[in-house]
Amino acid sequence: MRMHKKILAGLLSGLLLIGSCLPAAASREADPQIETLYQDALSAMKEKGVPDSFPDGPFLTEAVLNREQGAVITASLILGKEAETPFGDSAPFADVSADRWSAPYIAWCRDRGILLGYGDGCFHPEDPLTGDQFAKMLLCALGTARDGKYADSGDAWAEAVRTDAALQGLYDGDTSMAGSVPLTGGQAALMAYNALSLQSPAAPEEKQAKRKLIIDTDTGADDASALILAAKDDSVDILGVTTLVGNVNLEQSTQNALMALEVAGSGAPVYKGAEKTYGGRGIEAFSVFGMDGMGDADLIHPTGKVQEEDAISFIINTVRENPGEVELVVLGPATNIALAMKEAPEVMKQVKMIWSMGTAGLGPGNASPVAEFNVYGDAEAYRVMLDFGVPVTIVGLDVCGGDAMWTSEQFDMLEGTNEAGRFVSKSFEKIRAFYASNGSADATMNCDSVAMMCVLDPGFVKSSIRAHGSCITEEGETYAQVIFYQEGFNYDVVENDFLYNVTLVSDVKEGLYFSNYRKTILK
Ligand SMILES: [Ca+2]
Repeated sequence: MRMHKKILAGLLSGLLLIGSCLPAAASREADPQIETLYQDALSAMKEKGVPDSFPDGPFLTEAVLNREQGAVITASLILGKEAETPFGDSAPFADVSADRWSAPYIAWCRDRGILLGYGDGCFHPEDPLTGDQFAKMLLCALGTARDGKYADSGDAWAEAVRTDAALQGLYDGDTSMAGSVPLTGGQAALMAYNALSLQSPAAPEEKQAKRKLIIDTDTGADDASALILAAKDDSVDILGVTTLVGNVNLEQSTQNALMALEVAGSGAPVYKGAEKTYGGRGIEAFSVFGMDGMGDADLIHPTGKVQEEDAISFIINTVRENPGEVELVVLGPATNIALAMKEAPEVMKQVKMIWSMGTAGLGPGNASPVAEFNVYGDAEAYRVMLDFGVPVTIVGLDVCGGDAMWTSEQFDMLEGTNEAGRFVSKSFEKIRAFYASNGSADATMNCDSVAMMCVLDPGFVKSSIRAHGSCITEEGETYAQVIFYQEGFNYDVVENDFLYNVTLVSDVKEGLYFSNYRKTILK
């Protein structure tokens, strides 16, 4: 394990002598967004095997933690669910007896240099756990501490811990965790969650085969940011990217896709697709992301070239060559997918599953009061896709708003990450101005990346419902509305004899959206 590599030798006595002068936990204004973040992190911790209660009560987001609880969280985070206690049997410190409930965990941490205690041989298990102390435990446990640099009896160790923890994203979501303030359970869970995402992926022999994706996109800035997210994720193989008109015209959409992949360091091939709807009408290109769909920031200068094969043939041939394995991620109108289904239905039945950013979900639309832009772009195609028989998971507009929207501060953070982060941030400048002009100055939707995160991380989906999705294609006020008949719900009039063809994502872990996005593109 990586954490064994960097045992902190020579940590001087008195290192942790800051517990006695701790300020009381500051009472905080309840912030619903941060509370969601804490709850999601806490759930993730419990799934990982961290205990959901301590002898003095449950592990709650609002309670101030103490040092022994910090040691228990750290040890169980690393050991996971399979840990079998006891994993140490002696009294680790003068004030931690062998039969104390936390002794095995504390001993485990001590044996690995994760904590050394105080100069008097004590650990002070019931002192409040500070942000600095917990960050140090996590950095040492994960093996990402800088060698020897925390071995300081003054204050320098804490500064070094804060610098490393900030660089490694441990304070993501709540910067007040940095410092000598006592941590609440929510903060500790969040910091531990952030730390957990630093761990190396599984060793090669443990790795599962990569999932095979084809990403279909009408590439505007939100598509581009989703492409970058997927390209930076090692668990998937992007077999190809297929483009179509939608957010921008076909040529621009294709150039934007090429550029986004280049920025992400991906060599995935790009194939040009539909310029007209499934029925043959022209699709009107429309963008709130600027004329080029990418903020008009002169970002688009790809050196790569589009493939000669067209998108529809590529999709069909790739599915034929990988029966039952290909997942289609549809980030624009469903035209390319429906055309492939029409041309080669038997082959397309071999698609493993379809992911769609589309529909208004269970909320209002954006193209019309009931219809969402991608479906509105080609409702006939969307209908073909839904009715085809391959399972479709839909991420609708309703899960992309609220706390899933990105703030100015978050765009600034992206700006400061790397080339990909700056690219994404700049490409969103026009749409941010558009949101500001509509009264939403500090919150911007990025639906395609919400959808992509659902594809890449099943744990990001908080809840979903099974449904029959029915797309209205008749002209009129409800054109392109998608109606969801929920499985298991007894309608008063309508009979429940549907083919339940859709999994509709009904909630995501908004609180983790931005921080996970940022971490993935930092890879
Ligand atoms: Ca799109």
